[in-house]
Amino acid sequence: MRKLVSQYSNLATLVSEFGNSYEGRAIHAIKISSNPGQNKKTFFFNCGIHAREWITPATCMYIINKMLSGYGQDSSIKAMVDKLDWVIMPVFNVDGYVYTHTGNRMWRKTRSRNSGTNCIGTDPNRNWNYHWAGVGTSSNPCRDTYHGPSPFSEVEVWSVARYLYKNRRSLIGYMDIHAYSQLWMTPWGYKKTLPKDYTELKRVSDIAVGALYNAGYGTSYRVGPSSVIIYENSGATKDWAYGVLGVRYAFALELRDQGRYGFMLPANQITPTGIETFAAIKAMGAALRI
Ligand code: PAY
Ligand code: ZN
Repeated sequence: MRKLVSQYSNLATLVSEFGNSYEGRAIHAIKISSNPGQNKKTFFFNCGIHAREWITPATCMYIINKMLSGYGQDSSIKAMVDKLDWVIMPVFNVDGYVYTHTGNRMWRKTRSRNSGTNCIGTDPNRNWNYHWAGVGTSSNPCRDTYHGPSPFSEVEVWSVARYLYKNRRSLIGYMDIHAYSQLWMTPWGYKKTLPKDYTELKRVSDIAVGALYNAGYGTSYRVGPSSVIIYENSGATKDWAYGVLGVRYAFALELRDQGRYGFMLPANQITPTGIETFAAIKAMGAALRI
């Protein structure tokens, strides 16, 4: 990330205000902005909120690299960067991500201690202060969907929430990128009722998954509220962004595959996943009504 920022210093800056994780690692995002000072709307992405979903940090890095290296060469990339500022965080759950390399490849949660048990970690996608501890969460710290002792108990979640809250007036979009299942998901997670702007969210999502399908690999995605197309879950990122901040375009993605390899997606699918996901994001960017 530092290398990209110094190579493309006209377009990119490192956002360092997220501070450190529970175990003391720095959390970073890259802000891509072609005309700083113009007060454009911002679209925020995070990858790697769940540690074992390795294809997601790789895909965020692919997207950053493509936006920066393509800006001067490809008019459609220039258009997406000129339309909006993009803030992209490749690894949200940095401690968990390291632990999947050093301890347990299937780790999902943060690495914070819980009082009264040896079980470690909270699900950072159940820890947000909107319908916290509701359906699809666990109060057992030994479970993968443990919602934590209180909303925003996880320093990583609190720090991203604070950044989003601070920037809420300029925030037009929020996206939380997961794997796997090939889904383009809208609110709500906590209930099966359609959100008020569902027609608009669905219009943009259909354009994006169409571009993804046509990017060369024929990968098909389903579109819909996460409560309907995967399962009900509460205290998740996109519900908070949509329900509390009022971010107009709030999505969560599940990248490849559909379960054949699952979290252990082979390395030869990294670039194809980057190519098709970037095609989807670019089409989404063009379709947004801002
Ligand atoms: O925000 O609705 C959402 C995402 C739902 C995901 C979750 O947080 O549980 C779905 C799972 C994920 O990517 O974490 C799906 C994967 C395959 C899993 O671990 O079950
Ligand atoms: Zn996930």
